[in-house]
Amino acid sequence: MARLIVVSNRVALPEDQAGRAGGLAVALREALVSFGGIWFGWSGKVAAQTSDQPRFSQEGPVTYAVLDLGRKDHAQYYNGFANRTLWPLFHYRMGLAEFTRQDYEGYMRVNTVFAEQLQPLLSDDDLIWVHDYHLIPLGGELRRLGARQRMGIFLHTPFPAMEVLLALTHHRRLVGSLCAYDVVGFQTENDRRSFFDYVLHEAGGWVGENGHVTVWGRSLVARVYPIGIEKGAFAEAAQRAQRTVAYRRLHASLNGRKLMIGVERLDYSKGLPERFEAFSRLLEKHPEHRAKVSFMQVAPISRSEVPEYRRIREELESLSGKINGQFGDYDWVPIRYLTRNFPRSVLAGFYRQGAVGVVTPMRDGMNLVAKEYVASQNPQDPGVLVLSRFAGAARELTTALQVNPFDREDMADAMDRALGMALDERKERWVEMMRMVDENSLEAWREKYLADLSAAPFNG
Ligand code: GDG
Repeated sequence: MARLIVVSNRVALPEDQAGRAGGLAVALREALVSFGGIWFGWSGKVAAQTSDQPRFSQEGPVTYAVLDLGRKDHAQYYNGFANRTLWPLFHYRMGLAEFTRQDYEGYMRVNTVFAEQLQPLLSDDDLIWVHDYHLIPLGGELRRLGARQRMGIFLHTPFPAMEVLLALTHHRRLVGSLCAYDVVGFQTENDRRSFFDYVLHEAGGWVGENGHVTVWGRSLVARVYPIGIEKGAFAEAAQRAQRTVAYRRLHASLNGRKLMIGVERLDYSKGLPERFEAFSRLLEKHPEHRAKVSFMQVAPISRSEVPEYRRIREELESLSGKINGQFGDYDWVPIRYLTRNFPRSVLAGFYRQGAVGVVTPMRDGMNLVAKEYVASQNPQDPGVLVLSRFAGAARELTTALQVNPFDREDMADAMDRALGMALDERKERWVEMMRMVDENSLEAWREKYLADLSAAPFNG
């Protein structure tokens, strides 16, 4: 049987995983355990120099092969081109995208180093599954070194509209390397359409049935694999959480008030300032909610070395302070803003207590928090999801209250409607969302992708 080789920017090592591993890490590890294989990527450590060979560790049938990144590579590849150029561009934030030649070279250099160190570990019938925007050029680099294995990539972020992508000087090289893979996976049909648009109108390629693409002398399939969450895991965790101290403390602190909850990495793509302002608008426009609702935003700090992330943190500190000062009372704090990281088991309990889940990114590949919130609800008394139409998840969770995250008024109205929604309507909407969460689970995503990758022809 073919081995599976997973390549991702960060590798979730078994020793880091105890209890904290995200669902994606768990799903990839399960796939590796069933196929046997290698998980290759960055260790998460920054050293003076990038490792000249991977460090190996073994757990059952899975070999972990990790590299430390040198300071310069980390700055240019990770903090630079990946997170200051591609991330904002792919999330339609052209104004925030920084382009420097050095960062681009660093990005290409690290992809080349990854390819050079991975290639000797490969066997002919291996299946190679690469993850995300950090490693788009990896496939092309491996092919350059003679790799003929079946190779696929899955893009966790959106794939931007052609006109946005063209702002990147090296767009041709980037899309060219995307086309070195045999299977290119997207979160939504919208993303795939943007890719097809580029293939047809910029690259002069051809798009056939079933996602078959012929371009630049290569054939590949481009398909949609909406990522999901582990089946049953959040529902069980949310039920168990009810017996925990954290759940009870939160419950007691609410003192009968309704909870509105938001959870995300602190990232400008997630629409947090706009959400805070919408909440402020809600309190202004609908004074009846004052002292009746608490909004809790969990936003663990991420990518703190990137200046745009430091700025958004300052903005949120100032906004939450302003709103609490303006509307708060001696016995009620409107916004609880927490930059701490909580274990998943605790988060599940928070979601369950949320009468309203607010997930209003300006753009998001999928957004797993929306699905986690839905799965954590009590079927007898489910909460309401307020969801941005620009999250990939909006394509599936069509019975959420969908909003335009650019319009504070629209969001405030949806919050008001959610807080007042009758049980029957809440149940009806939730049942439909839960059906989608179950159908497009993490397991289904993985199986569908790997089936397509296994079916791809060997390039020999
Ligand atoms: C990228 C794409 C796509 C958050 N706070 C805590 C915590 N989290 C967990 C959530 C959720 C995960 O982080 C965030 O996933 P999202 O999907 O919402 O967003 P990104 O991190 O931007 O992920 C996204 C995803 O990849 C998968 O393809 O959906 O569009 O941007 O699972 O629960 N987890 C813990 N403590 C926290 O405080 N333990």
